[in-house]
Amino acid sequence: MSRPTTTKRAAAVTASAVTALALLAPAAQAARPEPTLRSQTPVDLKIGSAVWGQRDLLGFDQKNLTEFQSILASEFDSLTPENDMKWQEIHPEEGVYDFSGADAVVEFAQANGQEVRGHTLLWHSQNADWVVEASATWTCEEARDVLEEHITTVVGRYAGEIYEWDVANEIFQDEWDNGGVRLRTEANPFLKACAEDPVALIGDAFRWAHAADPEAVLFLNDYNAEGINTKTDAYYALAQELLADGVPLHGFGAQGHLSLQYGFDTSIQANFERFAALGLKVAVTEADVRMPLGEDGEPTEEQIALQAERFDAMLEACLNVAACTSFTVWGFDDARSWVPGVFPEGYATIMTEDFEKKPSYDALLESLTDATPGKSPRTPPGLNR
Ligand code: 9MR
Repeated sequence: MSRPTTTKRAAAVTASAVTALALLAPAAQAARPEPTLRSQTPVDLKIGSAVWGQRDLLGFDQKNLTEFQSILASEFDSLTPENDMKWQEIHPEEGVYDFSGADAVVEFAQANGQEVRGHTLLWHSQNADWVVEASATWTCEEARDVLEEHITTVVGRYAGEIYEWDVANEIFQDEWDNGGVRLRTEANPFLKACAEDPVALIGDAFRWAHAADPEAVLFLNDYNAEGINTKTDAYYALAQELLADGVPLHGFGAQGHLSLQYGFDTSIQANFERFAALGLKVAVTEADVRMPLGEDGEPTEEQIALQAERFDAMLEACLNVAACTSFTVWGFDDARSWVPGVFPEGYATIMTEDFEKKPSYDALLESLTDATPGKSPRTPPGLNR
């Protein structure tokens, strides 16, 4: 029996079915989720971005906001409020708290299955005006009371909702500062008021944070703190002193603000390993890699390639140290990066202002993918990955 003759109509149907199938194919491919940083990150590591809740979630800057938020949700599983938890924003007047920006970050994170890194409680910069004014006459006791009330209130509000807190930020000066590497007992109003024993105040800041949220992992955090240098030596000594004193210090964060103007200190992994050997967690908390741009405002091919190498080197150090809990970029797109406002430099993040992925993004994705065989926790250092 021969098959029924194909009618014109049937042929037309077949042809259109083929066309439909051909059309379906790319759609079906698109439906298969593309890998993202988040989907490729080993289960025992968080991949994060800073986000400014007031600007980027509550939307005072509307530029590309929907797309920005959708990338933020799909690429990252950890968010750090870039400014919303700083004194200026969260505690703008004595006795007045404004949690709107911080709440927005926490709510966005929870809605998207992300976690939050708290930033920051004790810092010399971005203190509210009232703190700067009042601190002129503070006794140490008064400074302690103000700081304790602040930490108890802010950490307490988000207890159970923040997995890591940068308790103390940038508390050491740099080598090039007046007086060299030492605690910032001049610029930091709290350390200044308690300059006779600043370490006791720092220890208590951690104790107050721990009392307010016993689950949170509590960090020291600084820039120029990637490699082994005078500043990280000072942190290492401080960490030992605090731990010997029973202070609930749990982590050391290297911010990772690099510039291609300077070399890269490859001792970052060794630095992380020495803090990990003290029993601390470590993290890259604010990674970006800026560079001086030419007159056209564009980076060269070499700069673009070198940026990818530097981002990747920081991530690799984190992946190679089992105690490294999170790798956070300080914003993911050039439009929202803090860098152009501060330096005559730019191109610091992993995506352009139109969210085009740079080679830096690809490098991070590749390293994360390589580190996640079968989605199992990453292999301990020393073993083949
Ligand atoms: O990215 C932040 C920028 O929007 C603020 O204006 C600036 C104020 O000092 O702080 C920036 O974030 C800093 C972070 O809180 C601590 N480490 C250095 C970061 C870049 O300056």
